[in-house]
Amino acid sequence: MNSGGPATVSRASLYLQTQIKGGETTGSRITMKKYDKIYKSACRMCHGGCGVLVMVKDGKVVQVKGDPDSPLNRGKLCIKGLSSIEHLYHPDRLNFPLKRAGKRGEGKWQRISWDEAYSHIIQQIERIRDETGVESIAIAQGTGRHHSRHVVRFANALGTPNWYEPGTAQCFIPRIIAGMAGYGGLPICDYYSETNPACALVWGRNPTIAGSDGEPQFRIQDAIKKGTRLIVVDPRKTELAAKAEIWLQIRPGTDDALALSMLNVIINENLYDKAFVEKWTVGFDALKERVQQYSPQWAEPITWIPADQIVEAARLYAQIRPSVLEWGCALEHTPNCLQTVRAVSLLPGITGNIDIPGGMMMGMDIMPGAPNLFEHLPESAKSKRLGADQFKALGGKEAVHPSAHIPTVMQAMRTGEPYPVNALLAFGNNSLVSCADSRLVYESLMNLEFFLVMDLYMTPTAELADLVLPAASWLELDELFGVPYVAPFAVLAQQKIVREYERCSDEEVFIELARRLKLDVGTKSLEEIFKQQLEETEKLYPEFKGITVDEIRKKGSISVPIQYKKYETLGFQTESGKVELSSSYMEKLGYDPLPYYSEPPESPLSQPETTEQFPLILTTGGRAKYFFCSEYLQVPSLRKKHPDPLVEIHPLTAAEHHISDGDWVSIETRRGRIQQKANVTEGIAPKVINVQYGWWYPEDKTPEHGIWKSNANVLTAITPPYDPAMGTYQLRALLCRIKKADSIDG
Ligand SMILES: Nc1nc2c(c(=O)[nH]1)N[C@H]1C(S)=C(S)[C@@H](COP(=O)(O)OP(=O)(O)OC[C@H]3O[C@@H](n4cnc5c(=O)[nH]c(N)nc54)[C@H](O)[C@@H]3O)O[C@H]1N2
Ligand SMILES: Nc1nc2c(c(=O)[nH]1)N[C@H]1C(S)=C(S)[C@@H](COP(=O)(O)OP(=O)(O)OC[C@H]3O[C@@H](n4cnc5c(=O)[nH]c(N)nc54)[C@H](O)[C@@H]3O)O[C@H]1N2
Ligand code: SF4
Ligand SMILES: [Mo]
Repeated sequence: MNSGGPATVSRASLYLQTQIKGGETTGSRITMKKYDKIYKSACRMCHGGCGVLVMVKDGKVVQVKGDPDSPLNRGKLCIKGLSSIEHLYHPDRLNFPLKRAGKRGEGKWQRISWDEAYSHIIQQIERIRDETGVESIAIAQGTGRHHSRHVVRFANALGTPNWYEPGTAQCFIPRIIAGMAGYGGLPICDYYSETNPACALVWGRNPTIAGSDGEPQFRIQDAIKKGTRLIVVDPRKTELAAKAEIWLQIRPGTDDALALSMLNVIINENLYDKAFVEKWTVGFDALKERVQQYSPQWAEPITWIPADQIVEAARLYAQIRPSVLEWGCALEHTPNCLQTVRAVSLLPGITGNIDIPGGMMMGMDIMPGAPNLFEHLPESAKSKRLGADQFKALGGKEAVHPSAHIPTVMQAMRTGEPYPVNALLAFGNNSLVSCADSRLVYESLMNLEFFLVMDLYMTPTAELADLVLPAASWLELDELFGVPYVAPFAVLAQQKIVREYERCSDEEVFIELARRLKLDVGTKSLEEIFKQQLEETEKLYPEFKGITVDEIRKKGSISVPIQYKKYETLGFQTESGKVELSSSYMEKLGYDPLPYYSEPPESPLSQPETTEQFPLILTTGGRAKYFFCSEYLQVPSLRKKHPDPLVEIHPLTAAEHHISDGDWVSIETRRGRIQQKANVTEGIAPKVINVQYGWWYPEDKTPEHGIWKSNANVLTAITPPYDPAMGTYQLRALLCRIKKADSIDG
């Protein structure tokens, strides 16, 4: 336990603050007797950031509450945050390093010491590095966590270009690239100024459930209470779609067509912000010419949205200002990923909603000096990055956040082509659940010579490893991070409050491995890295002058006031200094500088023959509020609220297949078949099926943990074609068929 004093909050001041400011802790008088110590920290049960107060008694965390002083969540916590203690002390958590004692995947493990674990890893890394080259060692991680930059740091320090996460081509990085290409940075919704957004265009994103990511879920709800008008683009009638002034019930996978037709209306009806477009954009004429082919009448049969509704939505969006754009990962789950997010990203630009209060603010540089060590990777290694030659925006030399292409890495594991990948070191990545086509992923992993997994629980993926390391969770580790998507831009400190058993943080493992491998870089201590990050931050923001990590821990966060219209003095951080409606970055990489429509490769229009056998359109994802990707299925208070995976089916389709609400349903694609429980609802089109993603069954104690029963990625495709720039595969908008399952296992 961290017994140091600096991290604590004075109880008297806490009491005073909660009394004055209200919030969740108001009225629950925090007395000296009840707790030994109260810490400030930042919740990380999702991508995170919500400020928390952590109460400790007798060395145990006994309560976690929202911090009313946090500029992010202002005292609120979601149900996942509230279950943090159950997660921390869960009996299934991994507590010691484990070495495989039987055949791969047999579920036989032997406890070993950390020293033995390190020696074993070092021996394997050195052997494979000598035999087939360091690039045959791939490194994987999951979606943005405390250690995400440190995984990349370790890969670069080791010298392998082949690190990946299931999100780089499929989640958020494409949005960042579209932001960089168009605006020189990622535009972020501003819910923080005096001006409430007058309109929110919510597109392929379900922010009241998924946030997406941390506290914005609270923000959009507050904004709506204050009058924000809503336009929602979603195949499902989500909570926000039900409240929306206009709900565009789109055919999955056709967002590019819709965005281009909305641009067509806004440009042709002269609804764009002429002053802004003239002064601050380049490529308008080219964009105008490009979108002429994409009229609302053209888009209607493709998107299934009536042309007059497209016109109505475009007019409403263009005429009410300021407005925010909430765009989600649904836009990134088809092989036209980058051009789809590019098309959507231009809407705020041509309507002048950029960097104004209540619009889309520019930021992303709150915590510079990320310890990625990209500069350390030799050019010779960069050119070996798997997929980089083809998918230049994902892994090429000009890529914003270069990573390897998952399907190519998996192929290299299975076939040794273009060269063998013999080892995978996975830090927080349940590949069998989160990467497309789980059967192919399984075959790939089974073929590895050495597979290391570090995780919080023994997942179905960890069961295939040779060595499993026990990871510390957010209440057990130190971190310093900037929150780019909220303002006042904040830097937060997470702190080690307790540490159970022999768990360790991923960062500590990387540092220890780098030291034992005697690498040139990557050996600095975590505190040294934090200090370096703060020095870089101070260069940009005087608010950080002389601030120490301990001070941030004490305060919980440090914020910087938002500045609007920065472009008036600095220009945009693009090649031209302007908003690039036609992107020079895309052109430089050899891609079309203007967005275009491309039908998903497996769809009724692309594959009419397959459609005869698989007549329904499958979309996956649609997050549930109780889980985070494949996590927390074992946490009782959360699972109790949502015991089974749910497949959404329209009543007409259900009736046609003799399916009633609550029946187990078999869902099948050309890749495989799974089962989920029917949620019969009018909130989905008759031809569309939505299956939840992330499911496995921790309560099933066999080593497979029910991985093949309800896992959406048994259905998805990892095969080409991919997005030409990002290599994205198809997770949504596939073809499927359903039938009532005869029994749970049938
Ligand atoms: N509670 C919770 N929070 C999370 C997560 C979680 O698992 N649980 N996951 C985290 C992660 S990694 C991410 S990336 C974000 C994801 O958060 P979001 O980006 O909101 O992702 P989803 O909820 O999967 O999908 C958003 C919406 O897209 C709709 N949709 C499906 N197909 C299409 C389509 O083709 N077009 C359009 N326009 N819409 C479509 C779905 O119906 C859904 O309502 O949330 C993060 N936060
Ligand atoms: N079909 C379909 N597939 C999808 C999606 C979809 O919508 N549909 N969404 C995609 C998206 S947007 C994303 S981002 C990916 C997410 O994919 P991943 O991020 O890989 O998500 P998980 O499968 O939950 O795996 C994360 C693992 O990390 C472990 N973990 C959590 N914290 C730590 C830690 O601090 N250290 C370590 N070592 N381990 C930790 C968890 O226990 C869990 O086993 O999935 C993608 N896959
Ligand atoms: S939104 Fe995320 S960070 Fe906030 S309380 Fe919930 S899980 Fe924690
Ligand atoms: Mo994601």
